[in-house]
Amino acid sequence: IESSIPLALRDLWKKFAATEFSKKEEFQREVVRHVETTLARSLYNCDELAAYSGAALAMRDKLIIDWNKTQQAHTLADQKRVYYLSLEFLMGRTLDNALLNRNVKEYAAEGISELGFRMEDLIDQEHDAALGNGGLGRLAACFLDSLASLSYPAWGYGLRYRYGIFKQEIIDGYQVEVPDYWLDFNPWEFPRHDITVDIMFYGYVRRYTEDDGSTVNIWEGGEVVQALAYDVPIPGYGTSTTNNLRLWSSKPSTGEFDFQKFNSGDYESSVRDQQRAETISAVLYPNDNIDVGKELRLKQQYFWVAASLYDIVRRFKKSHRAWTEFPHQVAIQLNDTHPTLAIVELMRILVDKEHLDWDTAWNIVTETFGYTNHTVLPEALEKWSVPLFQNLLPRHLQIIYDINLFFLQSVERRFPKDRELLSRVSIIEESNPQVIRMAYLAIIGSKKVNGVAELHSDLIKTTIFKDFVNIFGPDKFTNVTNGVTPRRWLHQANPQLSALIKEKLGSYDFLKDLSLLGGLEKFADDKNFQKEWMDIKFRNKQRLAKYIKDTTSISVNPSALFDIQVKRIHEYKRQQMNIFGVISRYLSLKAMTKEERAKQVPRVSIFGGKAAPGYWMAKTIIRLITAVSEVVNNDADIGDLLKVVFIEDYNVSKAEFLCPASDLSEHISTAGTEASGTSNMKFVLNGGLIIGTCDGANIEITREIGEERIFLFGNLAEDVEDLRHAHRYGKTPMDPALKEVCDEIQKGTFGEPGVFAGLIHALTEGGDYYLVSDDFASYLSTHKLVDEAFKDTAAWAHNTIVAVSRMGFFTSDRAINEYADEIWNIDPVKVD
Ligand code: GL7
Repeated sequence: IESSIPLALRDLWKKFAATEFSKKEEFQREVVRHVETTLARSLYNCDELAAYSGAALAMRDKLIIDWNKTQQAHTLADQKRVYYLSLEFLMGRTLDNALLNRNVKEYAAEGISELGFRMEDLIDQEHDAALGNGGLGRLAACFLDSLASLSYPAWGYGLRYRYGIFKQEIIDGYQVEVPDYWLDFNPWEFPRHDITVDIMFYGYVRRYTEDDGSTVNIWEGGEVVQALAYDVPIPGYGTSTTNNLRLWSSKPSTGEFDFQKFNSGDYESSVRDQQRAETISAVLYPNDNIDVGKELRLKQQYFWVAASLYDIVRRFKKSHRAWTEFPHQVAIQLNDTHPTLAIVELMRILVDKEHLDWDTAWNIVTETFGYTNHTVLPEALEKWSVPLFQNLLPRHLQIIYDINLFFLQSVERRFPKDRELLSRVSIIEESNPQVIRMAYLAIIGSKKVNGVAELHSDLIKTTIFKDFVNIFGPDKFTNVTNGVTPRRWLHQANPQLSALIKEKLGSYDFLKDLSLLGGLEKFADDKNFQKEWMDIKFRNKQRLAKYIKDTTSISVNPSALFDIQVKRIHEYKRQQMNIFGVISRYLSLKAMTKEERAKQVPRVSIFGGKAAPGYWMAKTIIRLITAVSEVVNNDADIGDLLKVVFIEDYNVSKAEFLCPASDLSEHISTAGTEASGTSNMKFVLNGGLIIGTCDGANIEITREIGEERIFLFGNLAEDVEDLRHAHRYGKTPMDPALKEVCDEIQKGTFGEPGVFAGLIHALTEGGDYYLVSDDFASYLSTHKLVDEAFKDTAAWAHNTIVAVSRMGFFTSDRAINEYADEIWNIDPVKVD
């Protein structure tokens, strides 16, 4: 490419090429320049928000220079790339992360302070980018960090929602949802007005026969919407690799308005068309682990998948390779079934547009895709109604029918006479109306299918996807246990702990190779080290106590045991069991004499998390937590012995200061329901212990850190079916301690009992599907063990140090290397 540009022009360009700041004064100059010119402010009206904006824009310039270098290096290297398709990227804030990943925070903070501000305050001005619901979206964000940090040539593709996950307010103890308009100022994105794709919906399929006798299917769309690319630079840690996250935004394809309508006076309808187009990327669906099957959601999925594939194919075609080379240049990972249509769309491109024969196309497709399953919960498995699909994507439905036909024919050849098998594995479920099982389509169209923790990957092979293991053989199914990025979840969230570890290990290399944490184990009994370690925990708890005081006016004692459960509110995650446990503790404390009370370990039970707006049970759980906190926190008998706090609007930035402040965190899902969990990893990495069930990644955490350092309780996944069965046949009397709790609620101790009737009903007539009663006794007795253990500070310090030293496995770098080696077959590209 270079040689086609005249030398003189190249030299001139190089002379004036943008340069990166690399010391304090240069950074300051850039900040002031942006405040004065980009923002049109001055010394006299530069507030914290303007100063944040100036700092962010200066940092963005630095990232974008590296971003350009990276994209050039990737083009030149011409290697296989991976494309990570995810409807959710829960990024949180960027400034702090970018400063740390680029290792400029120290001098930048100094520079900001000389300019009259505190870096912490500026960082606090930033709005979270909350384009996700929970674990699945945050995992995608951690993966982007690891992909860049490990220098893999990778792109993320997602949707640029105008509204991210709603903000949660607690009003009179109830959750109220407030829209999250986060784009009023977002310095981290670049609109690419030159990168647009027209996306079709509705319409019909025209079929005709060519002169050579072949049939051609042409989809004539009814509605056309334009996808506009926004690029977000993703800086790696300790490398100049800066990858791209491309988010698509929807707009009308004819420009702002339909001018014909506009001129003919039909102004309203032209505005309506515009709004209809913009609606597609307007809002993130706020459901975690639940499928609602709305048409707009299917439109979002196709819009995003079609734009991304167009982009990927365009990039591939620039290399003028044969189509059969496609899987050697491109790996596409499907983050859950949300992007499964990509399989169908690629078939449509190859067969209808590029005129490849079906088998060649299918071989290409099935070598290209990988599918990650993130849940076994039946209510979360996506199924699209056939009539809805037929109307919105008629050609895609035909292709799905063909995929299914050829698949079922091959199954029939191998398992003749097994009609039941055919109906069990058909992509089409014969319900009324018929539905498309997206997970089956994803399995059939992918080269590899993985679960996200060992237990989960085993469960999908033996339960929901059992037939497919029989059909395809076990090698198609694999496990990649989730991980979290230590840059954000240790270094950024807990700078003091990170610095202490660095002091002991001699460098920050552990942030790139987390297994180096192993070097800490030999200090686990060092009294001075234990003290420094626990002092940091205490300061992080003080900071949280101050936040709780400032936001809720509840006073908590930072010496108390901080017990935290923060995650989406879901019956399977069992926040209800936690709050029932709190009530039980409260009742025991009330029944004690003064002397007995004096021997108890003070507790602060902290909850946080959003309920999906339509999930009434989850909202009732929040109401019970807030009701209990009103009673307990104001009971003079109890004082500091028990406090209950609900943290409003749990999000990524709140997770960053909650994780370092826990003594104990709760990961207590019914065994077999939580695919992995990732906050369990974050809490242990920050020197907290966990109480948990034998579920998801808790099991592997136990294997790594040792069972002496985790408070496991409850029934095992293999027993769940029998226990549920026993409930259905009325063979399970309620646990007595739980019965007491229910009675207390029904007495009205926590306000009008009718409000909580649904929660009690679920335990009784509802059949206790999540087995709260079955696990309750062991849950309570395990909490007693926690109290005892907490009294021995030296042993507690020892155990948390050993646990941290053994957490190396849970870095998302390890997970990404496994995907790269075993699923994608990609290599890093060096960017100088
Ligand atoms: C989830 C799982 O529930 C969670 O256990 C897992 O850690 C996460 C990432 O793999 O994926 N699956 C899912 O549908 N959501 C999750 O958070 C929303």
